[in-house]
Amino acid sequence: MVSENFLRLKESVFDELGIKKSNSGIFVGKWIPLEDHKTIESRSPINGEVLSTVSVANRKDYDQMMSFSEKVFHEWREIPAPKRGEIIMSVGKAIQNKKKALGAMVTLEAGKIKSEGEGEIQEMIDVSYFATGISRQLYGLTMASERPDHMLFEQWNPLGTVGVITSFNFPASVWSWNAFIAAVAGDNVVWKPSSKACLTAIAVMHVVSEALSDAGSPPIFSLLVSRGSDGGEWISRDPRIPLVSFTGSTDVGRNLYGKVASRLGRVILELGGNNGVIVSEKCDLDLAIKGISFGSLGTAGQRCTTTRRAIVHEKIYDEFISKLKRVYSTVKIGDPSSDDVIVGPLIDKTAEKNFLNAVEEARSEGGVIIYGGTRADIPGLENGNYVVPAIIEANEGMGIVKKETFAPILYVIKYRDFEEALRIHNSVPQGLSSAIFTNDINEEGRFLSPHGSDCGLVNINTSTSGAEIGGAFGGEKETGLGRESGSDSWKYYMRRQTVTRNYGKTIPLSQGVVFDAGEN
Ligand code: UN1
Repeated sequence: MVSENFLRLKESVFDELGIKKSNSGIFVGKWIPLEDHKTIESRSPINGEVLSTVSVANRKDYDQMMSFSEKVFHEWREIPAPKRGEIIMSVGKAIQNKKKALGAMVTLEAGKIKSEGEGEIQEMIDVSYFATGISRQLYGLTMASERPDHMLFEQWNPLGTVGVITSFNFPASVWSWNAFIAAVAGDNVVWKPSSKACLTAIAVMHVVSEALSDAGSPPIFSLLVSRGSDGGEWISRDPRIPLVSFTGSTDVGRNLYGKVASRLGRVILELGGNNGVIVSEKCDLDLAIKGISFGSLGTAGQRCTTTRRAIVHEKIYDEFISKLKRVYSTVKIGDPSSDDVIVGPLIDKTAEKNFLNAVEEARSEGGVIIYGGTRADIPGLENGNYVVPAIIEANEGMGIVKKETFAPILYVIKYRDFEEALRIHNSVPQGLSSAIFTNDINEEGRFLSPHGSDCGLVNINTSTSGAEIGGAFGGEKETGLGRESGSDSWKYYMRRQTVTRNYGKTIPLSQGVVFDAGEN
């Protein structure tokens, strides 16, 4: 049965964001009519209800999108970068005006709790303002030329149309990390969202396309909802797309990388994480418990930065376990739109099955399930995908500990000395986020040293999750390649030119080469 609350929320969100019972999933300067198109359904993980149907692109739509994109790029790249920044700022403001509704859309479709749904939209607003600032800081270096009357410097030019492929768990903000930075860099964007969260993408596209048009901007953002692997396949093989930014599983990312690499295109890959936290005997344990609870339970364990492994000193191990179990037993699991719920549903039945299978695999490898690990039945939401987050006592030798299961499973591993903790920490194939809880500056320093954490993100006395947009986001090893969002990530979206400028009357050659050809 669908609750009154759910229906009310759905109606108000759909109304405010222009979502209908059936929607076009293809935006190329305008929404492509639904007729003659196949459709997919978007389901809410809250109760399994079909939220709406969405038309998917075929190859012809894609080719039209790409010819259109080429024209838009040629227009957009001529607009001065700070002007592009102002346009992106107005897009950010439009998102700010719809923050509550867009956040609720994320809750309905991805199952995030209210504050995380709105937090995701806040992340979009933050990155839009950051991108506006960056639009005046697309700087190049000046080098000293070895030749007289010569200048040597670099400049950055726009790259082209960027393909952004996003996952269900950050159905709005991960697109904006890429799209807003790409836009101020002078690129336009084709967005292929996850089919599991395509309504959110449609809602975002309604808001941003209107804002672009109000600002008198060319329609630099296109949307391509597609079925199965169609969209990813077209984008990864298309030489008209010089950069593909992909967020998703390591397996799919590896496959896509092969295709883009074979045409010598560029990629940014944001793949699996298996994020560990070292909990030293010299830490503030309550702080560690707070950080680990958010890291392991936030977004029901479905962030790429989710804490999946706690590596705990033997002296505080028992106390750690009892405190953590207390937190796990008090958090409310259920409808993510209710204010008191902390753990919402998993995205679908497959995710639920993967969770239960991983728990079984851990058990068969000698892991001890000390909390949860089962399905959770929530009265009135029997068709939702709810689980009781698991805490499993494990050891580094277990195969399952080396894999990312996109669900709330925390493996706890005991350690004796710090070097052992570091070794365990770095013993997995993934390298996204990491953390240490300690008040010992020597341990902190070793975690940051060349033989310390091998991840792209390092956190001291805070959670593996919840990275700020101002930093460059991304990981090492099987987590992938490149960085998104903050710092100098904008360089991935541009092409660098090294310029040598001669303002003299002769041509002196570098390296002292003498070459008198044509002398009279
Ligand atoms: C992801 O899960 O794909 O650090 C990204 C965080 C978020 C981003 C996660 N800002 O948890």
